[in-house]
Amino acid sequence: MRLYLINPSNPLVSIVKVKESRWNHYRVWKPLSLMVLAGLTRPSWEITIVDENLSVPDYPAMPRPDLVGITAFTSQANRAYEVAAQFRNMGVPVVMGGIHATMCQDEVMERVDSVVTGEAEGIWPQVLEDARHGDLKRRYDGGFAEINDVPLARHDLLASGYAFGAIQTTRGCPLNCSFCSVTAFNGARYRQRPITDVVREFQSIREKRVLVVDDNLIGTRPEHIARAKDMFRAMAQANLRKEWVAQSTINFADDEELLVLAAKAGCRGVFIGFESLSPEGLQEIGKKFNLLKGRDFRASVRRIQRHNILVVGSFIIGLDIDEPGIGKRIAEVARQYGVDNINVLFLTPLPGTRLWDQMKSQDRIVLDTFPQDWKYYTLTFPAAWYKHLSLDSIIEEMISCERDFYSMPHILRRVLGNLWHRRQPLISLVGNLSYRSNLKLNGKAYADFKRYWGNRHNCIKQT
Ligand code: B12
Ligand code: SF4
Repeated sequence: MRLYLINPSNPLVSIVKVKESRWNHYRVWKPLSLMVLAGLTRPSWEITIVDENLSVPDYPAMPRPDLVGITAFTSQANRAYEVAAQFRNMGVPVVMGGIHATMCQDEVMERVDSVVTGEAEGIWPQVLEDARHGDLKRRYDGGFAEINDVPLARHDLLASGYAFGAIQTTRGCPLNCSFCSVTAFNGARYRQRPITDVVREFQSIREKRVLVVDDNLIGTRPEHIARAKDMFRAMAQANLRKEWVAQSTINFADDEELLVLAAKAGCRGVFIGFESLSPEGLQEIGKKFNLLKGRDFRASVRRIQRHNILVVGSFIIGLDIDEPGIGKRIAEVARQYGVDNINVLFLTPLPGTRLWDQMKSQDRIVLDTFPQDWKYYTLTFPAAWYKHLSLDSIIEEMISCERDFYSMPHILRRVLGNLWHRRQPLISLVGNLSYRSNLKLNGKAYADFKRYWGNRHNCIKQT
């Protein structure tokens, strides 16, 4: 039996556009979900994983599969449906799973033969058995997986060509921020994989650099942090010779022993969600965690960096409290915090989130011609009415934020600072230049976007 597992591209980030930018992040990070699915698949299936971000094959010219499995974030849904239609026209059954299939089941159900919601570990073997017997059900629900059942992902199946491999060591997040799908999708219970599995899986990854995809690497409670320390000890002991980056909440900075162990285990960078500059903003999106302990963010960032770990700060533009000038303010404050890079995103109502429910009930979702509009749900386009910012002004805020933070003098200052502290100056330089090089592309993307929407979106909605 032949199985194709496909990661669709986003048409806005087509392979042509990827070529325009040497730094494009879609070919930096290796997609993990399909490698996990392959790890759950019996050897009697011959598996091919296709990541359309690397290249889009001529499917009809490939040997005919018996089953196609497609994954998709919401921003990939349009292309996912095109791929599904292509195979269904050839009479090949198509199953779709992942976050979009879970949050928009009915929409997906109309376009594929079978939808798998939730985590796949508990249900995928059944799906394959049913497919083998020509008895696929329309809907399966995997719910939350038993964490010990997460298999070692098949890292051997996806060709090289990525800057970073990928691994997952925990699932779930209790914080349930209003804009984020993770608590709805993976649950509030923080689940940690057996440390021996994590170490073995790390050993099977070819890439020297790895993204630990966990939404919150160390968790929020003392027992989570104790387990994270044990994992870092085991990783250091196994002498993995990997350098990895991860996502964490700001409490990563609070425990010196944790930082020492993380650095010894190979941690070279963390993405931290600061999200908003003000307590009111953090209240608005439900990220009160960042307000605890009267935190000094600058000191927290420094503590992490002292361990040779770079910090990327993530911020959101478009909260109800954000007014004109927010872009420059974010750039200034991020510099005060001393972060090495920033990732600034538009507040976007992703399906299945509390923000979605709120904006929907207030009739504020503007990009609402679905499924076509999903391709704009990349968090890099404004999708809603923002309280104090029109379409033009919110885009201007984003551009001014990035131009300011990634201006050459500021990049040089950061890189020289890292050189002085011997903190990965080369990676810092490449990271900063990669963001800077995307500014031109972003400008073009915004111009296209504005043309597409014409005047549908060009005034502040009076509420
Ligand atoms: C790593 C990651 C990335 C990497 C992706 C690398 C890659 N190519 O896969 C990068 C950095 C590139 C990225 C980019 C983006 N991401 Co992202 N990302 C994640 C993160 C943190 C982990 C995903 C992961 O690998 N999980 C581990 C695997 C094993 O789990 P999984 O993917 O859920 O797969 C399981 C099930 O879903 C299911 N399954 C999945 N696919 C399939 C298919 C079939 C057939 C079946 C049966 C089952 C099945 O089985 C798997 C095993 O249980 C998630 C958060 C999260 N917890 O999901 C956000 C997340 C997926 N990202 C999100 C977003 C919004 C984005 C961006 C749009 C914006 C951004 N943040 O930059 C872009 C868009 C990328 C695109 N291609 O269009 C949102 C998506 C919400 C949504 N409704 O789409 C999430 C959920 C985070 C959030 N805050 O809400 N992301
Ligand atoms: S944004 Fe981060 S902290 Fe908030 S719910 Fe999502 S994963 Fe958890």
